[in-house]
Amino acid sequence: VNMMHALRAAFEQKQLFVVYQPQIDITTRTPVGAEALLRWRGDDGTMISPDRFIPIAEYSGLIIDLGEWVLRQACQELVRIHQQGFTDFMVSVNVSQVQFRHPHFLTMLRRTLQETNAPAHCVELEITESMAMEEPEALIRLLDQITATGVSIAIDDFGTGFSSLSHLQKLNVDRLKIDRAFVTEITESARGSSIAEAIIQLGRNLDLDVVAEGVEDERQAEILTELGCSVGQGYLFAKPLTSDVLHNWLHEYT
Ligand code: G
Ligand code: G
Ligand code: MN
Ligand code: NA
Repeated sequence: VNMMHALRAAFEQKQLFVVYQPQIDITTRTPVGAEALLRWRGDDGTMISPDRFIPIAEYSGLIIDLGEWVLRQACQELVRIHQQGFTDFMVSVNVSQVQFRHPHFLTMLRRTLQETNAPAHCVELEITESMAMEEPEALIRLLDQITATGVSIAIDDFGTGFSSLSHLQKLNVDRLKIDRAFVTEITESARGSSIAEAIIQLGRNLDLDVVAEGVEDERQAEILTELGCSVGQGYLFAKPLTSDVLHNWLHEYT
């Protein structure tokens, strides 16, 4: 309850902010996009992890307003990045299952795109693999409606859930994000790359792009490229960056 009040106050007092972690084309080393990640700096200056406060935002219902705010921030950032000349740059935004199931989600999405003037084809929503497993008919319809706006869909933390191939094939999704755990494993043992490899192969078979999360060293990047995954996100390339730092980073990196 305490944390819920603190979170609400932090949101109202503008103590929450969005950082952006670049996604890189591993072969050409060019930035292709960034994932928006929410941050909360508490009164004493310490950071509170979204792993802790997102669940609180979900059960308190605050996630509806908070999620809309994150999407708006990300769309505005995208417009600024495009104005700097990076016109193919994409922004990815995490969507909570509570937001996703909300009856006005689609209306909110359309309105935010319109009001920010963000090009929908450069906006991606990340849903988790477990969200992608729910109520087939309603989900298929919602994903089709989102796709009709021009916005694309990625399945986050892929490989940690249990999505069946036949189910996945019915869904209007565009990308799979290989969970960080499987990227870490790549260099940890002889057969460590087998799950990453299976996901990349699955992506190829279902015509889905694949992005690797949590790429931390060159060896992982090299193996991912050999396996056919050309986009990566992780500390090897960049940490999540504040808006200002992202702009400087983009000009220096390219
Ligand atoms: O960036 P970090 O590792 O601290 O993120 C931890 C978790 O919080 C990740 O699973 C990430 O998807 C989630 N998260 C970060 N920002 C948001 C957000 O804006 N909305 C939602 N729903 N989840 C987020
Ligand atoms: O679950 P989701 O993919 O939305 O969250 C991504 C999380 O992973 C963020 O909290 C981000 O800070 C974290 N992250 C991003 N790159 C790396 C990395 O290279 N190593 C580690 N350990 N964490 C990372
Ligand atoms: Mn994510
Ligand atoms: Na993830």
